[in-house]
Amino acid sequence: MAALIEIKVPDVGNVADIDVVDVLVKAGDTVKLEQTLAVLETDKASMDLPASAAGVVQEVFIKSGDKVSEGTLVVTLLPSTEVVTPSVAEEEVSIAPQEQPVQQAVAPVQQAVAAVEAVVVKPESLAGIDAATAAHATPAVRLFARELGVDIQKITVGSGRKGRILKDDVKSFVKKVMTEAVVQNGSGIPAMPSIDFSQFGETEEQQLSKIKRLTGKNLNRVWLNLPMVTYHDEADITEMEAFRIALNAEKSKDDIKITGLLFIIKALVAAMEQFPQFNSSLSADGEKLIFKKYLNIGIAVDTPNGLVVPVLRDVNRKGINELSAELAEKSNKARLGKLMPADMQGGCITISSLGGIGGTAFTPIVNAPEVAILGVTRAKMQPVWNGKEFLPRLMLPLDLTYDHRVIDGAEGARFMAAVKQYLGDIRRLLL
Ligand code: CAO
Repeated sequence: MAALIEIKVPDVGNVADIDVVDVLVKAGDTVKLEQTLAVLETDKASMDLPASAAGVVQEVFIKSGDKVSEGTLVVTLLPSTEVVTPSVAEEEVSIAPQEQPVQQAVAPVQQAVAAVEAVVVKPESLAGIDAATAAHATPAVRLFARELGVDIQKITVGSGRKGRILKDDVKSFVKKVMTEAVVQNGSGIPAMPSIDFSQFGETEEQQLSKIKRLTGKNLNRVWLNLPMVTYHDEADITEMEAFRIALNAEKSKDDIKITGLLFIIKALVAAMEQFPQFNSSLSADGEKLIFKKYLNIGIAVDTPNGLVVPVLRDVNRKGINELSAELAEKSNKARLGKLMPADMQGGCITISSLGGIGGTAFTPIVNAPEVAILGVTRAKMQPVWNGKEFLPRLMLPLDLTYDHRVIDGAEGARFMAAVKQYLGDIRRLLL
């Protein structure tokens, strides 16, 4: 009978008291050359202890929880003639201590894991390792999976030789689970694929302006956090327009012209006084509604650098002429990029008016933490039935988007009816 081979803990770089995390063989097992016998761990890294010879295990001298150092006897083997070269996949995760320093050989994730004071290995997870499991993932990979809380049994196919599970398979599994969780919770959006458009034709890259980047992030956040509903209606502004034209006719050509937007601002504020929930914000925990006693209106202004929203303050205390001058000043400042942060803070509700450009309807996004936004598109003459005949009336399309957590559908409709009533007969703004 051939002499027994003693396999001992090799030189692992002057480290004593190495923890035995896992012992993977028992007496009677046949082991191949470089098959992992045990998993050891120092405070810096975890490492597989490979068999330096092939054979049948006669006796195992260590168990999980033991502390070992260089020279500690691990197993005795009865040598066999069968020598199997390890696969590339096994080499990827195995560490031959004599050949490479431990710290260089381990993957960064494993190093991070190992840096944690001690690894808690649940007894049941150790007990769950059987010969079949061991054949599909090396101990280092199983340890890595345990550290990430991954049940390795759930990874059905590995990308290593003969379906062996590799660290990359564990990472992909974690990524997949995380992505699914994010999509299910609605707390993020799946990443868009990166596409090389130059494969289809000539392209040119342009950096987004800072405003566009910031606005984009904020819009994304609002889109994901707020359940929004947009309600569409039309206001009859025939009389209002006649009054506006008359007012402008009185002005000299150097005066600032009165646009319909100013009346919309006044009508909106009057409706907010009537429906205070439109002048509120939801607390961050979603438990309380904070009512505001001031009435500041944000106006979305289109600038070469992107959209900005200057705020007109205390609109309820100002007349149309004063507001007209303030709107002209703030939108000019916006277009010149001269607005200060204070000019854009403290808004209660926002108006996004595209009327100067066109459109029949759109769905603006609430400028949270405000709870509603009023969209305006181009007014146009329409035949309107008054019960007896069709009359030509100037109809202004309005789009009210609101945060449905705060505003009910019926409240939204009543609010819009009030805005329409004020615009339909601006004398009511005096009441
Ligand atoms: N229907 C018909 N005509 C309208 C109108 C409407 N709803 N709104 C404006 N107009 C007319 C104005 O009367 C004016 O006509 P004149 O040139 O004959 O006087 C012309 O369109 C241009 O108006 P204006 O845009 O200069 O002025 P405003 O007060 O209506 O709007 C401002 C000011 C700053 C809101 C606007 O210039 C602007 O930037 N709008 C774009 C906002 C935006 O990009 N919103 C999208 C946000 S994405 O959610």
